[in-house]
Amino acid sequence: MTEIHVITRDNRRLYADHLETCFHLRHQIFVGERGWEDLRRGDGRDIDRYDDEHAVYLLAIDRDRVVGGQRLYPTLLPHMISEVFPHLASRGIPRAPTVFEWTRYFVVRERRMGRTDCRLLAGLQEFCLAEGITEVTAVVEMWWLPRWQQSGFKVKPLGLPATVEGEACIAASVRISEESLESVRRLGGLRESCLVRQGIRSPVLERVPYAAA
Ligand code: A1S
Repeated sequence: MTEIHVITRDNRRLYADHLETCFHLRHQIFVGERGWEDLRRGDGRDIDRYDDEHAVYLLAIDRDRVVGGQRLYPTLLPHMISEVFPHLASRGIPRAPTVFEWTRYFVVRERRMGRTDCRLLAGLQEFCLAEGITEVTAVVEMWWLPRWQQSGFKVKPLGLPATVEGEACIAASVRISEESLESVRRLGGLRESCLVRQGIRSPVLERVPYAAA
């Protein structure tokens, strides 16, 4: 069964191989499939400056195989919206200890039937609720908006849509709530938690760097 494993700096060493696989899968998917050429690297791994000790990964793992993933990063630190896409957030960039940026969301091709996706989305809501994270921000293609609506996610645009690498994109904030968690669990037919936390000190929020850089 696919479970969503929480990986932070506390337990990274337990998941060294899974993370390595995740970086290779990200390269295959975002560069090979999606054509995001800026991310291309000779070693076939997608790793950027936000893959540091502050990143939190929620990886979908089925019998030791990584089948999906996503990354959260504190908005009090320089992050993708503040450094790369500030022009997409004309209404202001939400930055607070309880707001994280959400990036690098993927499901491996063979698992794209919505079920892994629902688990990842439910895992995101559940993890954030447990940690006191109230909101996640993201830059997404416009086709995410109906997907989120279908999942029961409450979304607020941070600015107007603009073209990024030929695709209409928008910066948005997604509210974390029990209702959204219930809604996406219903959509995916999930009856219970699928989050796995091994060797993590909670809450993660307590150790988020507070000084805005
Ligand atoms: C940043 C994201 C942040 C949240 C962090 O009937 P279909 O096939 O048209 O249904 C599709 C489309 O409606 C839509 N969709 C998916 N990819 C699309 C694309 N490139 N352009 C336009 N629409 C797209 O979603 C429906 C279902 O997609 P799916 O792939 O059949 O199945 P699943 O299981 O829901 O997986 C969706 C994701 C996005 C996870 C999967 O397609 C994937 O991993 N894609 C590559 C990585 C990626 O593009 N991530 C988003 C940007 S990161």
